[in-house]
Amino acid sequence: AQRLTGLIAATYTPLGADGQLRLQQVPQMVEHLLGSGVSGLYVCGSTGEGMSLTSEERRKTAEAYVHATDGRVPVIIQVGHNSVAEARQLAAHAQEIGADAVSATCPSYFKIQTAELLVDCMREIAGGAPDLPFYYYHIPALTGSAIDILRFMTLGAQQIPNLFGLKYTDTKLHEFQQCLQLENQRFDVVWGCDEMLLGALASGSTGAIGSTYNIAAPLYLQIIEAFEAGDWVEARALQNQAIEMINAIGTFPFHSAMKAILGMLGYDFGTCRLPQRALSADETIRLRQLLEKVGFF
Ligand code: HMN
Repeated sequence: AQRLTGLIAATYTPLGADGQLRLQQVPQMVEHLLGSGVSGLYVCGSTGEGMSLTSEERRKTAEAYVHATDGRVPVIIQVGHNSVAEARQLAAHAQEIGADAVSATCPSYFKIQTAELLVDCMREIAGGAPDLPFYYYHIPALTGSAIDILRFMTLGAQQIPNLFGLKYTDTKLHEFQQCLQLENQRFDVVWGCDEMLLGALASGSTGAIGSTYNIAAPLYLQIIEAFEAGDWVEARALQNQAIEMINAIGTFPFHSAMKAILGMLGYDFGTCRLPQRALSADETIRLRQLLEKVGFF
């Protein structure tokens, strides 16, 4: 399997006014993303409200993105679930429909305390899609499981045949850098924190998965370009623009605000499902003003 490179958009899941899937919006979004320079899609993650969808809805959403992408860039399906058995079935489905990779968070209702136990869970899930590369999705702020990620990857290298990489969504750059170095740089370690992309590049990142690549891929591509040209002043100025944009969005419930921005850009993806709340009409106006202030609109 090939490593992921460049910007991978963590896709949103379109919902209608009735709160149900509205997957006819997907093809247009995929064209927008590919046109803006995105080089992969990460489906049904935190951004895509994977945990708020039924398994049937997750399967349909995965199918819609895989079909619309039609092999042009890799599509990774996130299958994490509190039920390991359910996650394994979602992984099997991802392989069946021709997805390019599978990724999973750990169960989070019962907290996982040891790397050994996490290996047991992930071996079971990754085994549902034995022919696909598997990326463990490390996001301790949301799962609440504080395992030693370096130890997990080292053990996993021996015990999970298709463990291919890691989606690293934490802010510890030194740990991220060590993950990249592990086992002779064996793993594809992908960065997950858009506001720190430049720092991750400096630490050796070659790929990043994130929510704001849906709306601002060209800005982030400029950061990568400036970094590669060694133009640190420019790279920092551009990253600062991204930080200001993210801070403006983060004034509100994040993914609901992102969906509101998609609407402003002409992609009606509805609002987030509970337990995330929608923005009020007033908040939507304020969001737009804040984004105008930082030069996004
Ligand atoms: C996913 O699983 O959908 C994402 O890839 C998650 C991604 O890492 C985002 N993290 C969260 O939403 C918790 C980031 O893109 C994040 O939205 C961004 O860095 C702004 O804080």
